[in-house]
Amino acid sequence: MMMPIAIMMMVTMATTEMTTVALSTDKMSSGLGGGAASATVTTKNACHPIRYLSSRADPPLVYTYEVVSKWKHDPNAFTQGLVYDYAGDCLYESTGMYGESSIRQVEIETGKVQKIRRLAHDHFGEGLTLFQGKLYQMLWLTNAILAYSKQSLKKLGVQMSPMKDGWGLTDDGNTLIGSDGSSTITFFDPITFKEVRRVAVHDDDMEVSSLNELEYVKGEIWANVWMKHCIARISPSDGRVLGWIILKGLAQQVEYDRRARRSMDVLNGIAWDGQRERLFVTGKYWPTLFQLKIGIAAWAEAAATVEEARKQCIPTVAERRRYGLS
Ligand SMILES: [Ca+2]
Repeated sequence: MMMPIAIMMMVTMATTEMTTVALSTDKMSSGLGGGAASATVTTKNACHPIRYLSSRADPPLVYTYEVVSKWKHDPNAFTQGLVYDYAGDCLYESTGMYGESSIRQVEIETGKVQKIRRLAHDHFGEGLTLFQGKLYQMLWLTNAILAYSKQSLKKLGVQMSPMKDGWGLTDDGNTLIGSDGSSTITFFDPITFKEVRRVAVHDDDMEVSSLNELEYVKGEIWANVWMKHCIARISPSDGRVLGWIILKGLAQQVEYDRRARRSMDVLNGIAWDGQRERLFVTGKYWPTLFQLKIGIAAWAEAAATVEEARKQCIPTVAERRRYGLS
């Protein structure tokens, strides 16, 4: 029997202090759906009022976090894909960088790499998902997706994705779902690898680009936004951002590891254990893997705070140009 995740409303005070207040799961659920605003407008004709719905969507909810657990994570792993496996109660991880890319099975509690297969030197590992018992790993700057046996990490074949590039990868149990560094999320068939459909991710009328690692969580697509301490909660049906998870300050909670050869890079890597409702996140060259609890930030009720979340989370055109993205 699954234990429901305790949903906590986190009230951020003027200082960094945080108080937790219990909140029903219904609140969380109802917050996910969003949809068109239900504000009713009535004409002055009192006898036969004409009512219509505003066409504007609800603004995204803003979420904050609480650290539940910390575990060791290989500080030399340039994390590009992260996925949880129920059968083994372990993580599978894709790491990047030329000459250092790999696919690996990782023990959660120790961070120990239990199995590893290194990629060819001209392959740069990217997104990873576990679909019907097989692992699928994307490669950067190519359309290639490598398939592996979960048990042995033996390579089973190569398929070509319909996307212009490979960044993040997840699935909804029926289709593979990929990001390519733009605002586009592409759904494609796991047999033919042909595109099924695509959505443009947006918050109100703002394009949300630089979508990176993905995870399918309870009917939503969760995406790291490259170079941002944010996870976008995205509606698979229309690409609308339903919520922003602000992970500001998480990088400062990483525990120093003397084995680290390099400086920590950006937040990246989301894995969801749907049975025990555990959320795991880490980053590139981060020596720590976190389990987090996500809650609605009470201060997000104010529209100004939603605007602040947007400022923190949505890459600007100037930022994208600065990092060489069109
Ligand atoms: Ca993932």
